Amino acid sequence: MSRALFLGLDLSTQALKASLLDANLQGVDEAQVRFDTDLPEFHTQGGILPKGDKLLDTPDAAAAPVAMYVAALDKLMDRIVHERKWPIERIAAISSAGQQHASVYFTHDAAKRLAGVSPEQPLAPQLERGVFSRAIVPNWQDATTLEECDELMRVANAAFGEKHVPALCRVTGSIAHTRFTAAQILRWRKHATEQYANTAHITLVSNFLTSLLCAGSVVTKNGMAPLDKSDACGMNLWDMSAKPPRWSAPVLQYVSKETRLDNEGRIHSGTTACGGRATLERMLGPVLADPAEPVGHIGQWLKRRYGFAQDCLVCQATGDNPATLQCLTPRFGEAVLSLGTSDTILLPSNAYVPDAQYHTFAHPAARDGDRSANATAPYFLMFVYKNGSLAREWVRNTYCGKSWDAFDQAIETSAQHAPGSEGVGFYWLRPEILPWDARGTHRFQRKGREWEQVSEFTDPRSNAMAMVQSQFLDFRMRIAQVLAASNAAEQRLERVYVVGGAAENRTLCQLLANVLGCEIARPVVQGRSADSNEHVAYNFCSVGAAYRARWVWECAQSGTAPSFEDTVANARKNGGAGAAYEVIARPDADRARAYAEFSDAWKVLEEYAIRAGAKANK
Ligand code: XUL
Repeated sequence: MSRALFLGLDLSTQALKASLLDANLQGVDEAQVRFDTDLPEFHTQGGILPKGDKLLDTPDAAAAPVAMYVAALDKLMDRIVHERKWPIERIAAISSAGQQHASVYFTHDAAKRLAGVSPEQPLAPQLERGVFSRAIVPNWQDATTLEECDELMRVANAAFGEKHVPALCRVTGSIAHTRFTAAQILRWRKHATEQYANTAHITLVSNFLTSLLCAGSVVTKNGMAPLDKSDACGMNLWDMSAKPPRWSAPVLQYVSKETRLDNEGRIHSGTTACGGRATLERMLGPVLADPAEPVGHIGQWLKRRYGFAQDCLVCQATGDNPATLQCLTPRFGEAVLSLGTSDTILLPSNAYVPDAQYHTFAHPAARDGDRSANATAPYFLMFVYKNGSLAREWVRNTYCGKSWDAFDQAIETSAQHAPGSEGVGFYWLRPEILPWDARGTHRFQRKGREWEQVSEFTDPRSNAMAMVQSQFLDFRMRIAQVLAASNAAEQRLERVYVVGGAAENRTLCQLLANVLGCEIARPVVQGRSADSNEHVAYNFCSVGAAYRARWVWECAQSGTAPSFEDTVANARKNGGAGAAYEVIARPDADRARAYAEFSDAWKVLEEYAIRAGAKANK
């Protein structure tokens, strides 16, 4: 077996994590630097600055100091080389993942300074001054850009025409979101004109980290690592509808002030004092179309300071959600469901069918023009539900004596009855994203042939089933709609990989199998340490990044272009890793049929509840 090792990094909100894998994708070790506790000098809470911090440009903004991320890389490298003694010289390729949407701002001197760093010193003191034109990195939790979102939606409508799906969504794959990069850059450009003028490059967290991995060398023409095509889709700036995709001219013109909007939503010329669209396009740099194309070789700083091999490949990095997709490698007809604070579904898709209700991203490992039977789906969709565990915990606390066992018991009892026979409920404790802006708690019970709205169920324990059932039926409805629109009317959902807290709950997983009518699987995400039989826990994003490194390396070594999924499956097979997942629930045919029949009636009630919530909020 090859002695080559693969490193995946993940720069997330709270930590910089690293996973080391062998050529068969078995975990060797993991390490991390947690921002709040390992770097207390930056005073972050949950990885972001406390409200009102002097670095923030608005007191209630959510952002992190960029200097902390640089210091974290110094610390992580020290830790993995000196404390954990990873065999760094065997690392053949590195790739990374970064929190999506967040942006990093560099000065005109930055490229030269990055290329000239000395291996004698850590990076942080060398990059402390004169390299970043903005001291902070806006975090995905930031919501200070509502006004800018509204402007971006109007600009796109004016430029591309209003239709059922808003223009910004048709063009960039998502409606405007406060955390997306376009709104963030726009707000910053308006309020920090001087910083904008001092800026030569804007990266995402993913290619910022890649640029640091290349420090000490000149790797690309403009001195920064290019953007990954999947991460570029989280910006509201990248025109995915164009062939080939490109930066959206009308959006860039507006963000850079080359155009302006009047009160009627018409576009007029603005000013090119800030350099206009061309300057902004230069700041953003290129987006690489081929995900298997490496960015270059390891920079001299890492090579000489820590002993990386000269030919260690630095691969493109992507966002954390695309990296999770790389880790779990769902094929078309499969999905990933993360049941966490919010519930998130990642669903590979064969067609570009943007919709205001979800995000459409380029698949991080799809190669354009690959027509083979095994080709990676070109897109993936992301659905985000805000009330996921909030609703589950509220029902557990209110009706099940704060006990998960009692909650499971209530669901198992209800599961013996026909779907909906004890009632249907909707629990949008916070305004929901899916369905958009749905609010309030709504309960319905059947009276004869009709449904009647009630303030409480005959047996209040029915709330447990009513709540989970509605969550899962909503997943079912949306996935079915998308698959139907995705060039494959006959395509059924075949398997869902479940991750996150609630995935440990067998009762919920069985219900999920029955409602979705497909297998529910849990990824097998353990490997063995190199020198013992000790199990190594995986972090999905950094492992997904290491998988990408392994694939890029294989493409470079063999000169062929195996699909990402085939490379991952073959590597695991060679290592005797066994199946990549464990099936934890299979649908019961009768129950699945009953849910399929019930879903139309349920949908009518959901629409009624959405209207009732909107009326109550007026
Ligand atoms: C996705 C999003 C978050 C961040 C977390 O749109 O905003 O999942 O990527 O880092």
